[in-house]
Amino acid sequence: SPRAVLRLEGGSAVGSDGIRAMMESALTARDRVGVQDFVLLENHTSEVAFIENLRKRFKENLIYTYIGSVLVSVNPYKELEIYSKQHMERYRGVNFYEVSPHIYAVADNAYRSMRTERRDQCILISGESGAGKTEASKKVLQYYAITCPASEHVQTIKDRLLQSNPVLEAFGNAKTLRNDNSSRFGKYMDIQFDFKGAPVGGHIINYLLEKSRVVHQSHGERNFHIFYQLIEGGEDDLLRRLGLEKNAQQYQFLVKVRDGPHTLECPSVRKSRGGNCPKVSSINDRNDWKIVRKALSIIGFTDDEVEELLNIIASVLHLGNVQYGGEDSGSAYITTETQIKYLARLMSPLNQEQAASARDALSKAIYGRTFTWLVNKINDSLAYKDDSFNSKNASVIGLLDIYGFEVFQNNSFEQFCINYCNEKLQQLFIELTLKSEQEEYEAEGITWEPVQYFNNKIICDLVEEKFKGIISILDEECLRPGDASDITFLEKLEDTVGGHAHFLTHKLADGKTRKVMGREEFRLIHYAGEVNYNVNGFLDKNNDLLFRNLKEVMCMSENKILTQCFDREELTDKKRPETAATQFKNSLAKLMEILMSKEPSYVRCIKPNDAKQAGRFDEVLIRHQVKYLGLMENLRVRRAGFAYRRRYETFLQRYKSLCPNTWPNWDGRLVDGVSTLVKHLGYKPEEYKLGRTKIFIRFPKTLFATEDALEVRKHSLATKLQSSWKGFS
Ligand code: AD9
Ligand code: MG
Repeated sequence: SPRAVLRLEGGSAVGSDGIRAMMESALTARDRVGVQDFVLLENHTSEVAFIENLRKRFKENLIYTYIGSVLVSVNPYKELEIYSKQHMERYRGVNFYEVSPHIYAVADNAYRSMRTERRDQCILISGESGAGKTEASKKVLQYYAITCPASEHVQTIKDRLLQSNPVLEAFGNAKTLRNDNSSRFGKYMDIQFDFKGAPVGGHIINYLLEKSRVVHQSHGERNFHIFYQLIEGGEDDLLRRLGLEKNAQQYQFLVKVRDGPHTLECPSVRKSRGGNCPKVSSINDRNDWKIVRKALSIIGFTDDEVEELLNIIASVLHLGNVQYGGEDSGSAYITTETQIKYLARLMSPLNQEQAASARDALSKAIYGRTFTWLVNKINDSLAYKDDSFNSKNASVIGLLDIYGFEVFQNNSFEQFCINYCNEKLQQLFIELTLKSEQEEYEAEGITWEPVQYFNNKIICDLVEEKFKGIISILDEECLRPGDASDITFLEKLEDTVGGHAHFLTHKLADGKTRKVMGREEFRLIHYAGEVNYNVNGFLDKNNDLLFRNLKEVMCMSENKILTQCFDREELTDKKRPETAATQFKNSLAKLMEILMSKEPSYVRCIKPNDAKQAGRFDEVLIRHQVKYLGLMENLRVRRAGFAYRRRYETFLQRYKSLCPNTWPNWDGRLVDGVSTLVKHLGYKPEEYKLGRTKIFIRFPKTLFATEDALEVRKHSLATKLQSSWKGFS
């Protein structure tokens, strides 16, 4: 698109010196800053050229580039001056190619499609841990909060939508080795708009919180932010009431691993399990505390509710400090006198290890359920309360920000779930872009050369298939009475999926062992890379059981939040609850349905280096991501295909005023109307194709010209109307 080339970023002086100078400066700029859409690359099949373009732009702080309508974003690891209100204004109602690529353009485009086509939208943000998904989703939300129309009520909703972020991040994010603010839960948020396009409500669905973090973190990682925020920032009075000291070192769930790594399900006595990382240079807990505290008020929490919530957080820390000794008889006693007395009674039939494990299970359950309570509470405050507004009639933009693919030295059940989730999202991307695009050409009878791509469905099946998928096998072991253990689970896996192309263990087919793998590990060859999972703890985490008597005690609590979290009905319910993995699988299946029903926009985030540093472009790391995100295939499909497609009726409806033969109505077949219209507009044969139900337009510029013509027509109509009014007066 010539317009795209001329309006290049990089501050090239376009304007006064005539077309020639404009072209020249644009071309020099292009040399320096690359192209803003990979589709414009001369050598579009070359991965080297692709990466070179990314690198050029990254160096110039141009972190965004398109592949057609997909936005590729490289984390700059520094604050850029591109998110001001003025920047937002620049993207309002403007076509994709007229301004430089930006997350705001994606947000605006989704918003306009929702408004003009009355179709629900979703913005899917993917990429590995630390690539910038959460930041991107916040930018989208800010864009809507600032640019959409607002009344007083709408302003309240906007504020609450925005403030839900610091709250959920405080309770659901933590420092990991990959990311100082890593999302440890998945989040899908619907923003509901009324017929005027104002955001009037919202709804959040949360996915599997990594609650094992409450009782254990790897070295160099932290517990959830809220613990440190409370201890660091909490007012003296508050801390006194909660019985907390202003020192993270006091709390076993937050401090150092003294005696090396071990499994968290069987913590031996007096081992403390924290990541020994109370202070992080990029995090200001005291300041964040203030932000969270204020956000809770804006969302509508009363002071009493906040106190009850914090009471729970404090209790978890206290619980973590409960220690057990062993008696000769083998049963546990509580050595920490000041701690909660009932625990002694409840846990005395257990041995030391069981008691510690019960304590951990209780801590995790309390925290996990409180988190869900928090999400529900936020949803209440985001729900539109006006009876005249039916949220079913609202238009919706969904925003998905989920934990990214991750690989650590030691990967457990949590990584298994997180990475499975990323497989599902990749599958959706394939379904919606690569596969559906090609299938659509076929269905519409458009000639087309197919593009090869790796379909990761085979890996999704390996994990989730009924009866013989990994989750089914895990559930089977969880249900099996007797000698079932993590190791028997691994053996079952070997028996059942041992021959699968994406599955390995230390056992080789000839009976020898693969030395690079531990005996308690299985390896999955994910679309994004290989990950070894240690089966230790899989059964317990999947069962996610809590002693009944502990539940009973929780039901008796005077804390109102806890009584809502632990429902009495649960005690009488005889049905076995679904396992954690199956719950997760089902919730992901529902999520896919939600997303499939909407028109998607994609943001593909890339992490430039593993050191969380600005300005570092690690080519090996980036090439790997470009590969597994399928960006080259994405580009090839895009290049070979058509930039825009519209159903005949939609197209005709929108542009019929531009042609005297189709205005005000076209009576014949839709396809003939569209054909008449585009011929009148001067479309050349190579610019478009007519399918069975849709028109396919190859280049964006064609559509832009048509849009411009529409603007001109509207404008001249308005002027005519105005002058006729003047004539009246
Ligand atoms: V995870 O899967 O939740 O572990 P994310 O969400 O992909 O991961 P996140 O958005 O949290 O990563 O980004 C990581 C860090 O990179 C942020 O805390 C920022 O310090 C930094 N970042 C990301 N995007 C931007 C940006 N557009 N501008 C400046 C950024 N900094
Ligand atoms: Mg995140």
